[in-house]
Amino acid sequence: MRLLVTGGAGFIGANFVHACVREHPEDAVTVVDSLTYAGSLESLRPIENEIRLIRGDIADAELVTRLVAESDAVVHFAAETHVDNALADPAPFLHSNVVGTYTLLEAVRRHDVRLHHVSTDEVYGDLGLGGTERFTETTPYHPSSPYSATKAAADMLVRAWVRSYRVRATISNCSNNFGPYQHVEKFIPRQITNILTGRRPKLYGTGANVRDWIHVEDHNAAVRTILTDGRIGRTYLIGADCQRSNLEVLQAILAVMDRDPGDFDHVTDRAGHDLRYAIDPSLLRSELGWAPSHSDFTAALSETVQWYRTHRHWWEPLKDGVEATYAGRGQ
Ligand code: NAD
Ligand code: TDX
Repeated sequence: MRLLVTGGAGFIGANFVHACVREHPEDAVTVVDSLTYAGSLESLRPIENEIRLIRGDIADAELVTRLVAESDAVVHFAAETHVDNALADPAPFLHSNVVGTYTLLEAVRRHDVRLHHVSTDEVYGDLGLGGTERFTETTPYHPSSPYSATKAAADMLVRAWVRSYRVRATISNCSNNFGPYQHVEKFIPRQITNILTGRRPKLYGTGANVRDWIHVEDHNAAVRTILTDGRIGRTYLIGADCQRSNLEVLQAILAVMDRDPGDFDHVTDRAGHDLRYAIDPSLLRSELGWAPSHSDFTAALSETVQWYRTHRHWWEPLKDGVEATYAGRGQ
């Protein structure tokens, strides 16, 4: 398959491209990525001779149309992804997430190319703390942040292009990912690298907010399954039944890294902070037979800590700048 992967130099996209090279050597993979602060050539270095990398913006219609015309399928990861950055400046989120997705949709429409659009559970808003309800494919959209509003807008564009123009697209909405190559601005790598650089971990508010964690390789295995076996026009929710409060995750990191359980700071909470996300992945499991393989959260967290210990060259150049930005926001 000639695969075009947008955002393939980012966290999830790079892991997806590594998996393609490892598990599907018959694929011809092209990555298109504008290499924002979140994209890293270093993430693709180990496989740079196995793929084609084009530095470019998915909102560049001429470039995107040409690349789509040469492809059998597109897997669309490219986006601005950090909620705290969206609160500080939403403009790049409108550009990449909304205009970028629109540009891609027009290209796949013109050339009748299969598209898989990667989205997030944050489009559904949040659930109450302590409840048992979970998001399903029919939960109404109710985004809270500028980030999730732009992802919701992109999902709606995909649905409209499927219905109006019969574009061959699927959508997945996944919960919080962790694993190798995740930017140090995100919760789990930030705390691990804080400890590795002699800083104290930083917890927003009380730490009661709950996220539903999934290892990035399990997310990508589901994306691959949907790409090949998913029903056109369908939305699939991806999650691994792993709800944890932020405090629980932080204490698991502290334990894995042999630190005292109280060895962290409470900092200013995020504005509009979503309380709880939880995914019901039944459709994906029953219809497509997908199941996560990294089901021991502590073991997977421990491997992730080990990855950051052994890949300092990958994250160290980013760390001081990220922490300076957080300090400016009181976080
Ligand atoms: P990331 O921020 O690590 O990477 C995003 C990549 O997209 C970067 O390489 C960046 O350079 C590229 N990019 C951004 N704007 C671009 C543009 N206009 N043109 C070309 N490239 C551009 O993000 P991630 O965590 O890997 O997320 C990937 C996708 O998965 C996103 O669509 C995100 O909404 C979705 N998602 C993420 C999570 C998560 O927990 N990280 C969970 C569910 C869904
Ligand atoms: O230092 C921190 N301290 C802290 O308590 C950071 C960076 C975060 N947090 C909290 C905020 C959230 O409740 O941890 C939780 C996770 O934060 P993020 O890593 O920023 O993730 P989140 O906001 O939940 O969004 C992530 O999952 C869904 C991704 O960044 C999104 O791109 C994805 O769509």
